[in-house]
Amino acid sequence: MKVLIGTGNPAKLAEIREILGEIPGIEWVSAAELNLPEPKEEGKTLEENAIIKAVAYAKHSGLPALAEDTGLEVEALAGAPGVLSSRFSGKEKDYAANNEKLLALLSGKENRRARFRTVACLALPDGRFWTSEGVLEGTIAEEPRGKGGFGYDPLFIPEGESRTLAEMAPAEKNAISHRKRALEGLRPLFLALAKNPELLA
Ligand code: ITT
Repeated sequence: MKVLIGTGNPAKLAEIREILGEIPGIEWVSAAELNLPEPKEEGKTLEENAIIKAVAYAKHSGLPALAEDTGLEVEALAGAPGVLSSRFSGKEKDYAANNEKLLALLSGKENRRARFRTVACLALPDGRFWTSEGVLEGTIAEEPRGKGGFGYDPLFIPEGESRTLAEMAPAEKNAISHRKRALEGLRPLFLALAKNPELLA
């Protein structure tokens, strides 16, 4: 059975593919392969946006669709940028500008605690959906370090680590990440779908 991975972000797509790996009976298909439009993320929460994306991708493709929304929540900034993480600097998906803005806002602040939160959603073409959340606690570094990952990874030091996520190998990030934790919550559903495609009927 084909299952769509609904994201317009190639780095995220690669991580999702690696985290989920091979599930016998499921063939992963990307939104780019099907030329699907990116849904508008108009929700007020990560959960709302994850559901909006998964439901839209499932409807447009006619396939079960997985999507997720991720935000960085910084304690000293009252949880910002949160659901606005991709547009923090005002420019959509400008990682360097977002990181610079974050460092500027945290300058001189003692509390650098933050967490990544991911809400993943699996939706069926008939509109049914399920969600799962994953969190990674950590702190914001004083300056960007590392070339791996994407987004805020060069600034994020997971709890118990000295390296940023961008200094880790992909497999190391994917073993502990917010994304991994959220997706593992949906794995039983993928296994059930693969075994019983009639669940779709
Ligand atoms: P899709 O909605 O198409 O999946 P996106 O890049 O817009 O792609 P999000 O809205 O979920 O995805 O992500 C918001 C931003 O949060 C993203 O642009 C990155 O800057 C950041 N981000 C998400 N996941 C991250 C991760 O694992 N590490 C670092 N930054 C991340």
